[in-house]
Amino acid sequence: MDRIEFHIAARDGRARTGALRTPRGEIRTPAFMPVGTAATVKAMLPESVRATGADILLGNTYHLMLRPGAERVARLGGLHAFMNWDRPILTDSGGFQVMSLADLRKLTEEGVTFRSHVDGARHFLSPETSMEIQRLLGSDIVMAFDECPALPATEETVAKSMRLSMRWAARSRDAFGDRPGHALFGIQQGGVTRELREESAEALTAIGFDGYAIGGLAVGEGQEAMFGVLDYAPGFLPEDRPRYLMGVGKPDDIVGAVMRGVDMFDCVLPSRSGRTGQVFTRRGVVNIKNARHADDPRPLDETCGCPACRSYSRAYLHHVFKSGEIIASMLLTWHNLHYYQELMAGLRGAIAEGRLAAFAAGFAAERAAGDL
Ligand code: PRF
Ligand code: ZN
Repeated sequence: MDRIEFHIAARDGRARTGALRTPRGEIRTPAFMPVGTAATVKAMLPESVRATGADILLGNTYHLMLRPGAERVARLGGLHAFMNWDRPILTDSGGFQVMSLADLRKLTEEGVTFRSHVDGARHFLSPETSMEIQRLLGSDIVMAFDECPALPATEETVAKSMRLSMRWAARSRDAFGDRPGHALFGIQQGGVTRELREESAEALTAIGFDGYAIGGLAVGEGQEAMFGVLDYAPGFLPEDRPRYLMGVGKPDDIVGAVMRGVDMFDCVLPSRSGRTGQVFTRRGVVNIKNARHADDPRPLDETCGCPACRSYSRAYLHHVFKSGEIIASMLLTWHNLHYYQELMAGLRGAIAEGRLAAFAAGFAAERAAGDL
């Protein structure tokens, strides 16, 4: 099979469940993609990430082009072989990361010139160079090269930026060409303005992509404004293609976005929070640093099947975290990723059985009850 197919098995309201089929395996949707920025999901072995239930990882053009370099990764057999993950990988295209991480950025119609945050070296990214880097990495799902202004921004700034991203989307499509077994996703922009979101979706649909991302959200507008956009933005995108909400989010962001028709997500939150002692549970966020855990023999969550919950007490996790032990990052990251994947499995099951509204109500009620 060398075409990436999206199969919708069931719908519940605007939500859908199904699978993206790739030569490297199936991606069950709604899907959560753990972030493996530097060719590793920090503190996790790839087989452990898989054991949490992940079907796909996210990698970053920006980080990998700077270190260790895309040509080097290609010489070493591609990103899958390099990092020992043989399932699908989606790579972000770099524009968004350049804008948030690089120094001395210069944006033109052609692309972005910037200095590396690692060693200060000068680099250039454009639709064409981003497609080439993502090809060298061996990415299964390639993202179009885009630009995303931080919110709040004036409508004029957002419109200009969106139109540039749409010209870059067309150049990304041309540079990507026809690569059987690999998908190219376009990225909708347009901030919180309905007309701009619609214009962006029309431009992308006219170009034609294998999937469509909703970019430019979760950049400071808040959940209410984000949901406001998600009330209409997914509806402008082709119904039969996967929709990916980039860089989102907290568990309740994901539940709300799935109910509004989103199929894919990525976020550093579960992995980063694992390293800062923030733990996601069905009763909300628990801070393992808190002294109340120091003598607590209970697991983080007695209903969780992850290694941290099966074999360790809150007291132990509190101790190793406070001591700066590496195992704290390992166990808490594992638990958080497991929690996110269980949430996605719960959403998929609920959509398949037509009980998503009840699932979402139960999800909210358990969190409102607070930690045990
Ligand atoms: N564009 C790209 N990557 C992204 C975003 C975007 O708008 C966001 C916004 N939440 C996260 N990651 N290319
Ligand atoms: Zn757990």
